[in-house]
Amino acid sequence: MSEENEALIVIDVQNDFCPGGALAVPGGDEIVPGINALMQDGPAVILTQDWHPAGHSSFASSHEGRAPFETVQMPYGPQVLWPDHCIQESDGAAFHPGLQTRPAQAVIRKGFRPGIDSYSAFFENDHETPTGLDGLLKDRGITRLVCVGLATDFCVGWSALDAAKLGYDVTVRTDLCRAIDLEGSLDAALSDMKQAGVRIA
Ligand code: VGL
Ligand code: ZN
Repeated sequence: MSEENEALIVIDVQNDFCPGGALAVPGGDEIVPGINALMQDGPAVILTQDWHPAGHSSFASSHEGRAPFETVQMPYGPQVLWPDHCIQESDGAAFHPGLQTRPAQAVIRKGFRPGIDSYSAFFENDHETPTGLDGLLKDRGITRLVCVGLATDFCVGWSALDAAKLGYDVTVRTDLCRAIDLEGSLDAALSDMKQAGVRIA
């Protein structure tokens, strides 16, 4: 059994990030059985769900002349442009059908503000606007986090870095994550996480 003060943060295990989805992460579906198994250890389970309105500013289709995977400058900093994905209420935004959702005690939706993306489960991409997850965890006395999901180098990595900054004891189970790996983004994320004191397991 896991400790009272431990939460499992399951990041963006959604159809659009799995093979066949709009922003498919290679092997994204392979992690589902292992994540389900971890839930059985009894930690508090929190799911995150990328949840964009149509026409979201992180979509290349919202920027004339731009293609997916290019980077643009937004008022809050650089932003990679993505194919349209995880549109609110679409099948692509649904959790992978094999993912157990019954053990989830909370679902944190993110990326719902049209003008700003939100990779991290804690803050939007301005690194300032909170999602409320920190308050939820702290209110419940949770101090230790295990992070799994998609994608290692974007939403998982940014979440783990913010969690470490906020003072949590953070482990990323890389065997239960998969990466997009754009121009070295996976190596960069792993080294940033190590530097921040995140345990890579
Ligand atoms: C993600 C890109 C865009 C992720 C979400 O879950 O890692 N990546 N939106
Ligand atoms: Zn997104």
